[in-house]
Amino acid sequence: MLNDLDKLKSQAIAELQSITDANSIEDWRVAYLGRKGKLTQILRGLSTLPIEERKAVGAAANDIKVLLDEELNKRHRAIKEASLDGGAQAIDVTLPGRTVPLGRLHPTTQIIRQINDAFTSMGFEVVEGPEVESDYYNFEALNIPKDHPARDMWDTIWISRDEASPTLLRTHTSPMQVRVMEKRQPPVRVVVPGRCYRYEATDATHESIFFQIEGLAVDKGITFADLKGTLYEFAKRLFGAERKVRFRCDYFPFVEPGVDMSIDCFVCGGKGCRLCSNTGWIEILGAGMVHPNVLRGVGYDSDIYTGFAFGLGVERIFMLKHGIDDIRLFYGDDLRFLKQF
Ligand code: 2NL
Repeated sequence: MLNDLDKLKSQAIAELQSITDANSIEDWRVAYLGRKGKLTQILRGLSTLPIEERKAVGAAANDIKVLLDEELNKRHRAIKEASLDGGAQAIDVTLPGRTVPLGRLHPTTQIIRQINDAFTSMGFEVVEGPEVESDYYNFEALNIPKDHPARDMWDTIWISRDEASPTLLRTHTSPMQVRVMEKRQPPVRVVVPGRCYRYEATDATHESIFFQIEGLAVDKGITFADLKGTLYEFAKRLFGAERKVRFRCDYFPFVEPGVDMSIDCFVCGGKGCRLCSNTGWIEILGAGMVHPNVLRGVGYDSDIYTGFAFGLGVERIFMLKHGIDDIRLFYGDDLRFLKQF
C-alpha cells in the first residue's frame, strides 16, 4: 500500500511538471485531489484497513496531500508568471489597451445648454412642453386668429384639421409659454427650448424639424429696456464680451412692438464679409413686448402687467458660432460632422 502511495506521488508530480496551461492544471487537480481523485479515494478507503496499516498509510497519504497541494500552488504561480514573461501564452502588458468609444453630446444639446445657462443665470427657469399642440395654443392664443394672413408665416404640419379640435406639430415653442402663463401669476420668467416642425422644403438654411428657444418675462413695470438689457447680456455671453447689438423693427403677431436683434459681425468686426453678407451685422433673434391680446388671453390684466418675449433658432446660433453653412448636417447622422464638437 505504501509502495502504491509512493508511485502515485511520483506520477502526480511528474504529470504536474509537464503541465503548461491553467486548464490542464485544473484537470490534474480533479484527477488527484478532487472529490473522486486518486488520493482522495485512498484517504476514504483508510477505514477498511487494519489499525496498524491504517496509521502508517494515513500519515503517508496526508503528507502526500499536503505536498501535492503545495506543488499545485507552485505550478500555478509558475504558469502565471510564464504567461506574463514570455512563452507561448505570453501576455504583452505593454500593448495599448482597447479604446472604449467615447460618447458626446449632440451639437444641438450642447448649444441649448449654453443658452439655457445664460438665461438661468439671469433668473429664468427652463421649462419644456408638448410637441403635439392644439391650434389654440399654437395660433389663437398668440394673437394669430384663423384666416389671419400671418398664419402664412408658419407652414404647418397638421395632425388633424378636424374643426372641433384641430391638432398640429408646434411650429414654435410659444404654446408652452402660454400654458405657463395660464397656470401661474406674474412674475413669470421662463425659457422654453424644444423641437419644432414646419412643412417646408429643406435647404441649407431650412429644416422641417429644428429646435427653438423662446423666452418670456412678465411682471409689473417690465419695459423695452429690460428686453434690451437681457438680450444684450445673452449676446455677450454667447458671442463674446466685446459684441455690439442692433435692434430694428420687425413684425410678429404676438408682440407689439416687435424687433429683430443683430450682433456686429464677429468675423470681420463690422467691416463686411461673407458671413454677414457685407452688412457688418448678423441677425440672431426676434423679440418684442408681449401683445396685450396675448396677456388678456391668459387672464392677465394688461393694464397692470407687461412683458417681453423672444425667440431664436438653436441650430442657427450654433452654425454662426462654428462657421457651419448647412443646417442639414445636424440631423444627417454623419459622424464625421458630429465628432468635431
Ligand atoms: C423668431 C421670433 C419670437 C416671440 C418669439 C412670444 C411668445 C409669447 C408671447 C409673445 Cl407667449 N412672444 N415669442 C416673440 C417675438 C419673436 O420669435 O424669429 N424666432 C426664431
